[in-house]
Amino acid sequence: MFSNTLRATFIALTSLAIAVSASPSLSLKVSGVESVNNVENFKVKTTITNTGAETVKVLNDPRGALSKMPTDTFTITNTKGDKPSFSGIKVKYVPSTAAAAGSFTVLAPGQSVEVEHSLAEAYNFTAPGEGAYDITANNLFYVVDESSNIVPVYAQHDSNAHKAKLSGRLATPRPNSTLAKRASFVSCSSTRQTQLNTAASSAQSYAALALSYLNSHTSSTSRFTTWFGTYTSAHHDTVTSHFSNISGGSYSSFTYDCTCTDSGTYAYVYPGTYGTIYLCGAFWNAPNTGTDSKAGTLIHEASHFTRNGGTQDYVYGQSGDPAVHNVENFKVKTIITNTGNETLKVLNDPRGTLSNMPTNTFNITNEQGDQPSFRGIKIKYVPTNAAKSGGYTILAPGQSVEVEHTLSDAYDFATSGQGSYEIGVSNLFHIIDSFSKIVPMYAKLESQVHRAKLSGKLSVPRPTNRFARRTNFVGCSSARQTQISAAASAAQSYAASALTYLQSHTSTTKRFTTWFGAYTANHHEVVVSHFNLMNSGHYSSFTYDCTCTDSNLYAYVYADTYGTIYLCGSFWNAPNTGTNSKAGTLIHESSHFTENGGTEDFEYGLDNSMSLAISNSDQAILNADSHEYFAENNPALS
Ligand SMILES: *[C@@H]1O[C@H](CO)[C@@H](O)[C@H](O)[C@H]1NC(C)=O
Ligand SMILES: *[C@@H]1O[C@H](CO)[C@@H](O)[C@H](O)[C@H]1NC(C)=O
Ligand SMILES: *[C@@H]1O[C@H](CO)[C@@H](O)[C@H](O)[C@H]1NC(C)=O
Ligand SMILES: *[C@@H]1O[C@H](CO)[C@@H](O)[C@H](O)[C@H]1NC(C)=O
Ligand SMILES: CC(=O)N[C@H]1CO[C@H](CO)[C@@H](O)[C@@H]1O
Repeated sequence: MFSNTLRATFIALTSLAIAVSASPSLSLKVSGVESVNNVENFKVKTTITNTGAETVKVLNDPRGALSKMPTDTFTITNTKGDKPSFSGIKVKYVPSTAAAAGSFTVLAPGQSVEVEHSLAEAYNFTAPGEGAYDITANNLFYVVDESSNIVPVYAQHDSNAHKAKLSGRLATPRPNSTLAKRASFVSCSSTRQTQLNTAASSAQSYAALALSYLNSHTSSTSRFTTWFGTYTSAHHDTVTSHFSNISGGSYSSFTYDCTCTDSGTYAYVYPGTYGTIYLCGAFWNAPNTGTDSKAGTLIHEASHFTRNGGTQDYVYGQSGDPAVHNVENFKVKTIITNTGNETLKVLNDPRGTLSNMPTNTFNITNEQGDQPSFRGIKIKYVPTNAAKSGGYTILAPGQSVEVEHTLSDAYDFATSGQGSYEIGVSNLFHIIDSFSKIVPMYAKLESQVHRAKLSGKLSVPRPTNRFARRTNFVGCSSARQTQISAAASAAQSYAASALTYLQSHTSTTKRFTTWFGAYTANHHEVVVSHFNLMNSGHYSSFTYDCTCTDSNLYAYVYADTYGTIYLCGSFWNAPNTGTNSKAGTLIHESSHFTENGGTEDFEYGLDNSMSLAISNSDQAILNADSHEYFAENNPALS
C-alpha cells in the first residue's frame, strides 16, 4: 500500500489541551507456561518495556501489570468467551500520593521490568472450567512527567494474548491470615490501633452525614452532581442505598489488618469478605479527616464490600482532569507532527483533525459510557479533487501543525451531562504520495485520550444565519440559483429512477453489488427505504445556502435540519449530472438527513466506495457516496 519512499515516515498526532513535550511509550507482554496443572501453579509474567527515547517513571498502580497485588489486572477468556470470576482485592490508591511517595518504576530507554502474577490469588476458574485460556493485561499505565503531572499512557501490546491450558484444581481458598480471625486488629501497633479507632469513629459520622444529606436532598445539588454526575432519581437511589448499607455497619466492629507495607497504597479489601480492611503505608500519612483522609479511606473501602453495593474503582483521585466551565469553552487542540524524514502532503479531510469543520471528528465518552449527541455537519468531499486543488497541508520533516476545535460546534452535552469526559480521535490520515496517489497513513498517537471535566452550560444554539429562514436561496447569485434549480430537478430524477430500478430488481445485479455489496433482501430493503424517502421529498422546495466558500468541499448539511443544504466551492465546478456532479451531490447530502435514513460518510470517492461494498456491505448501505454513485450510475451498470 505504501510506496517505498514513505515506508519509514509516519505522523505523530496529539490530542491535548496542554502540550506535553516528551512522548512516553511503553510496550507490554504477557508470557508464561502453556500448560498448567492446578490453578495455584497458574502464573504469568508481564514484561513492561520503555520503547520511548527518554527515561520514564511509571506508577506502580495496583490495578496494573507493574503491581503483583491480586487486583483485576487481566482479561482472561476461554474459547467459549467465558471468564473466571474475580476473587481478588479492590484497593484505595491516590496516584498523586503514590507519585510523591516515589512509588514508581524508573525505566531507561530500552529497559524492561518483569513482574510475576499468581492468577489463583485473583481469579476463580470453577465456572468456566478446565481448558485453554487467552490472557491479556490491562495496558493503561500512568507516567509521572517532568512537571510532576500524571499522564496516562497506553502500552502497545507486544504480542497476541498469552495462551495457556488449565487442568486440575480450578480455585484455591484465600490464604488464612496468620493471626486469629476474630481480632479487631491484625499486626497493628497500639499507636495505630488508636489512630484506627479515631478514623473508624469519623468514618461512621461521615457515613451518617452523607446518608442524611442524601435523604434530605432529592433533587440536583452541586455536591451530588460533582461526584456522581447528572442527578437522576435512579442514581440518587443507588448512592443512597450504598450509604445506607455503609452507615448500617459498625466500623468499630471491623477487622483492621496492618500487615500491608506498600507506601503508594492506602488500603484494600476483598469485596466478598465483609468487614476486613487491610491498611497500607499511605494510610498512616493521611490526615484523620478531609480529602483522601483515613476516615475517607474507610468509606471508600467499605463501599467496595459486596454487601454494601460493591463499587468499582473507575477513576482514582479527584484532581487531574482540567476543568472546563460552560461548553462553549470546551476546546481541544490537535497537533500533527511529521516525524519522518521526508516532506508530506496531508489531505485536509473535513472528517479529520486537520480540519476544524464541526464534523464528527472526536470520540467523546463520560465515565458512565455516555456520549454527547452529534449536532454538527456532514460533508460531500472528493479526496482526488481536493488533492488536485491544493486541499492539503505540507509538513516538512519535524514540522507540526496545530488545529483548535470547538467541541460545542459539533456536540451537544445536554443528555450526557456534566462530568469527566475522555476525548479520543481517529489516527487515520490520507497523504498524497510522489505518484500523486492518495494513500492512508495511520499516525502514532502520542496520547491516546485527553480528559477534561465539564460543568455549567452543556449546549449552545447552532449559529443561525443572518438571512431569512424561509427563502429557498441564501447568498446565491442569480446565476447560481439557475444552476441549483437545474441540479435539483436532475437530483429528483436520479432519486426517482434509482427507486424504480430498485423496486424492479429484487435479486442480485451488478449495479447493486458494485455499490452496496452482496445482495441480501435486508440490505435491498434498507436502500429502497432511503431512496423512497429521498424521492418523496422535493428538491425544488429545499433551502440552498451559498455562503460556504471552501474550494475543497462540495456541500454539507446538518443531518437534523431537513431540507437545508450548504453548497461550497467545489460544487460550482461540478457538472450538472454524472460522477461527483451537482445533482449527485444533492443525492449525497439529502441521504444524510435523519428523515431520509441518516447516512454516514464512511468512505469518500468512487474507488473507496467500491472497495467498501466488498469489505463492509453493512457500512456501504449506510454510506452517502455509495448512494450518490448508485444514483449517478456512471458508467451505466445494469
Ligand atoms: C469458586 O467459585 C465457585 C462457584 O463458581 C464457588 O462455589 C467456590 O466456593 C469458589 N471457590 C473459592 C475458593 O472461592
Ligand atoms: C485455614 O484455616 C482453616 C480453618 O480455620 C483450615 O482448615 C485450613 O487448613 C487453613 N488453611 C491454611 C492454608 O492454613
Ligand atoms: C529516510 O530514512 C530511511 C530509513 O530510516 C532511509 O533509508 C532514507 O534514506 C532516509 N531518506 C532521506 C531523504 O534521508
Ligand atoms: C470511543 O471511546 C471509548 C472509551 O474511551 C472506547 O471504548 C471506544 O472503543 C471508542 N470508539 C471508537 C470508535 O474509537
Ligand atoms: C448491595 C445492597 O444494596 N445490599 C443491601 C443494602 O441494604 C438493603 C437493606 O437495608 C438490602 O436490601 C440490600 O440487599
